[in-house]
Amino acid sequence: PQPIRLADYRPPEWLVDKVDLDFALHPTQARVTARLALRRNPKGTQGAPVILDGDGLTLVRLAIDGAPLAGSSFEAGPDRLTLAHPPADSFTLEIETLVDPTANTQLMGLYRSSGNYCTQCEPEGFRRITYFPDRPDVLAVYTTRIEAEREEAPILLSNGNLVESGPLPGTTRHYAVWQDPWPKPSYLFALVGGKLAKVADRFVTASGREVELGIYVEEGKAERAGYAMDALKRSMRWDETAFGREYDLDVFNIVAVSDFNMGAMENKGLNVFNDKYVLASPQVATDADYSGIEGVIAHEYFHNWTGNRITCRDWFQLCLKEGLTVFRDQEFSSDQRSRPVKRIADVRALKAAQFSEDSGPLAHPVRPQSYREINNFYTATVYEKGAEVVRMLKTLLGEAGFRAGMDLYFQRHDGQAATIEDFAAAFADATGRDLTQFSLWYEQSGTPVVTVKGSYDAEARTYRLDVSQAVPPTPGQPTKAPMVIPLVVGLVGPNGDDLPLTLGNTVVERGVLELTKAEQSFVFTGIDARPVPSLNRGFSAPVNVVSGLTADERVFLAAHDADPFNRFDALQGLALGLLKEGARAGAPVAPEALIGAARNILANTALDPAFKAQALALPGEGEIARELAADVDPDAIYAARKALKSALGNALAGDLAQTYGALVAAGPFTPDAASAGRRSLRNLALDYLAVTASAEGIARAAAQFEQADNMTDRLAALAVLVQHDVPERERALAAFYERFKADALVIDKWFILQAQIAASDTLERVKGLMAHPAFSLGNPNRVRSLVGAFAAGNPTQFNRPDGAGHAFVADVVLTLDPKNPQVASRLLSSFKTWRQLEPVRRASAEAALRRVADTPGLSADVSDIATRALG
Ligand code: DPP
Ligand code: ZN
Repeated sequence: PQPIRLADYRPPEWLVDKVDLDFALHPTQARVTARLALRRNPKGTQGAPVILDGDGLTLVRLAIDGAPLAGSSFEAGPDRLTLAHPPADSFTLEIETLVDPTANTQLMGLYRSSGNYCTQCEPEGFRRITYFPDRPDVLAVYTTRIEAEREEAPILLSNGNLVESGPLPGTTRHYAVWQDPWPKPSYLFALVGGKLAKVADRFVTASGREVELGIYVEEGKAERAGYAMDALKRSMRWDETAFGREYDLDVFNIVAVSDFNMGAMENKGLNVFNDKYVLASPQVATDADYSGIEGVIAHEYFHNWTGNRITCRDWFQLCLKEGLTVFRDQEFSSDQRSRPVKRIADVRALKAAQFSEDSGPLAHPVRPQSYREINNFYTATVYEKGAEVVRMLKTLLGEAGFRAGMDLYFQRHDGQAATIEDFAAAFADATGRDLTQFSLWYEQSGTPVVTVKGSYDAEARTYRLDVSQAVPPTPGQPTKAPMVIPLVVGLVGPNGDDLPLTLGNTVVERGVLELTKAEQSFVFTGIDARPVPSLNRGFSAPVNVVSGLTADERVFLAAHDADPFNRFDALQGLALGLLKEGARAGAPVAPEALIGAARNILANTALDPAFKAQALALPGEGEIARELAADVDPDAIYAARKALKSALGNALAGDLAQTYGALVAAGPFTPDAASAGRRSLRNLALDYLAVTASAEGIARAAAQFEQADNMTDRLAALAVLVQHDVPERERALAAFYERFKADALVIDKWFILQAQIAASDTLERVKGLMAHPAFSLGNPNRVRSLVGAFAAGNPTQFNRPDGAGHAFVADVVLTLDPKNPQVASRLLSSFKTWRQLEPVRRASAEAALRRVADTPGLSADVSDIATRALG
């Protein structure tokens, strides 16, 4: 298909003011009657026909203002409905379609999950339900009537408020009518019907509106929805205080389903969730699951204002709602937990997912200029880099300026489908600041490299930073312009305290240096001793900093930097230097400086255990590969990392054993951040202490595995055991399966751990597990846990030099594509870093990608990724 270009945007020719939907649910023949109040757009083209989108639809009947339409006056195919000569400039079009929810394996449109009916419409699923101008700038008010067998679907839900419900006399069926007063685009439509258990609560908004809250889960799982409900109420309160945003309906419902392509969906008043982000209990959920639930519940709730009340004009503007909403959920979690620890975790994730995307063939701007398949742009760049851009805006404008800009944005664009230009204009107008150059963050792809050189002049008592920036070439963008980069810095004096930051006579506010040119110099005055520069504090900009800091300077920052992020980063930088050396030369590493710095962090009683755990966790194999950039040998990286981990584990064995013993939980499991932090440090110690597979280390992990009273500790112990070729590995895996086999979300963890074993028989193991009764190619969570974890989380085995790992993933992509193109293309994106591999592995990755690309009949999703990855 031809690419769709942002530059070709035209307003819709026809608008829809009102939508009346009537669903008669049926497993294979659901009947959908849609009445659309169509009106010619005064801003459209004179005499334009009505062209409605469809996708695989079967038309039953068409009527205009109540009168059936003859076949000659329209053209209807599965993918399009055209009225070449509409009867008037406004009329009601009635469309009856039949859809088969059971056959819908794409999980887009109306489908069934565990027998329940549900929908997913973003971005283009509504057209699989009825013909419609399925684009986000057509906003309408929806009324939805649903009827179904009472036995099959006692619960009937849709967007907005419930206005009517009851039995259908003389039948076994019943019905419900939902009305959503807020105009919305079709992608926010949702419907749910089924047998579901409800957890109910209520919330009173700041201005006194009473909201009924409901979380619906599969029967028997209601007791696992408590944490999600708690997170929802905290989110609703937080949005009021942090952004002044109140909820706007009488009802807010969440439904958890077990078959879902994404994490969750922000449909107005009826969020639909992957159950992974709702269900939790200490026995089955880890601390990571709890924080994931908190973050995703918040994210979808926050979309009510950033996404729903203000939506996107077109899909090029996806970051307008996603980047902003990720920023909002990150801020929420920072306020609920530890801000520095949250920042460290977010930056680790950003580097792993986004920096790697940005440095490979799939790199694209935060706001892309064109796409072939929009589903492929729900990426780390749009989401996570999009959030970083909003964070930089806040850093540049300050707290008050940022809030003034947000307020103006809400005030101006409530009820509209907006653009990035609208967003930027709100901040520019609220603060008087020109954001033209800043907006390059939305247009230019690639991770900027900021190179910094410091020099001290004792006589003049000045410290000078010479800073240059460059954005590497990316697909379609060979040359770049300089960006606005807010680089937060500190100058750390010999005693560890920050020195004053004065440029000439001006105090540098909040330490923010604004880079705007390819090269700039900053001369700080009144500096009485040679400082160590602390650069990009809090990771203020999503850039790679080349600092030239010596190992001694990094050790100093690790011990003294007032910025916790940079204390973490100093240790990581030390480790990364050693790991790169080790991977390149295979040479023995000399980790004494790192060991000393790590020992000091571990012993520092003033530091939060969660922070220590982050600081002591070595950079991942993916980050090391990205740093090496070319001729990557994943086995060499693995070996170097293992060697360094062993060196640390051995040298710190006493301190780690002491930490492990001291952090025994005092009481029963609670998911709060402080308790989770203690568990994370204790489990890090467990891992280091077993790194050489010593009998003692393995026995400790095996004992914890058996005695743990919660999933976090049990899974952490299992993760340690599976890394080592010891008898305890298979024993523990078997015991875990027996214990949790009834629980699909827990078995996903069992799949993930096995898929990630760095051993030459893992591919055979994964192939074997695909035949396991607990596995299903039809369920996205299962596919991601087994095959996705292998492709994205096991660099040595996915990239086997014999090419068998690449070939296997390509095979799964091709088998899955006809069933679920979205999940298949996501899996294929695991090849996004293939070009950095050494020649043998690069050739096998290329061959696998070519084989996929050359397969006839591919979905647009998979063909787009294969083509761009090879391009
Ligand atoms: N449901 C996805 C999200 O919330 C897409 N909107 O990010
Ligand atoms: Zn979102």
